[in-house]
Amino acid sequence: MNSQNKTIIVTAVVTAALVLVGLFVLMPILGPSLMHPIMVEQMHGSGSSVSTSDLNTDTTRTTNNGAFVISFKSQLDPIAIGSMHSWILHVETADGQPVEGATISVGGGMPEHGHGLPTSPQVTQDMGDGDYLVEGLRFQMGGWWEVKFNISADGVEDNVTFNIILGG
Ligand SMILES: [Cu+2]
Repeated sequence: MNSQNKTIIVTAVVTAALVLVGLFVLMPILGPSLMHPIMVEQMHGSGSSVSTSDLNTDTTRTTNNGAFVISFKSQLDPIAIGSMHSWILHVETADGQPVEGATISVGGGMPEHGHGLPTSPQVTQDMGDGDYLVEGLRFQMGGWWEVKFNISADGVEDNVTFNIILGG
């Protein structure tokens, strides 16, 4: 190997090393602006790229397997952050017959924050004609909430999720 080739190799190695060191030094400065927005969102802990403006916020929805049509009416309207309140849930079959005697459980939380409901809402009364009293709902912060109901009646079980966007 002659000295000219050695010089070329040394120059190449030094250049490569300088580029690597340069990238390493610049990454913390350039990084955030180069990263994909969704990655940044995940870094900030939201973990979800769902835009809340695309959410279905209907208060009447068909259950996931089509067995029931469920609607809710909040007894606090508009829903105020931090206030304990009740809902009336109305349950019908897919063809519009009120469902009495259903067993209903309540769940939910904030998908973007990874936490559940701050309370344990319960159906406390079958009011007849497909209406059920749900007591103990409270939403302690603004944002996107999911409220889920599992309904079983006459051997049929199905689920529904309502999306609620609270301001503040
Ligand atoms: Cu939250």
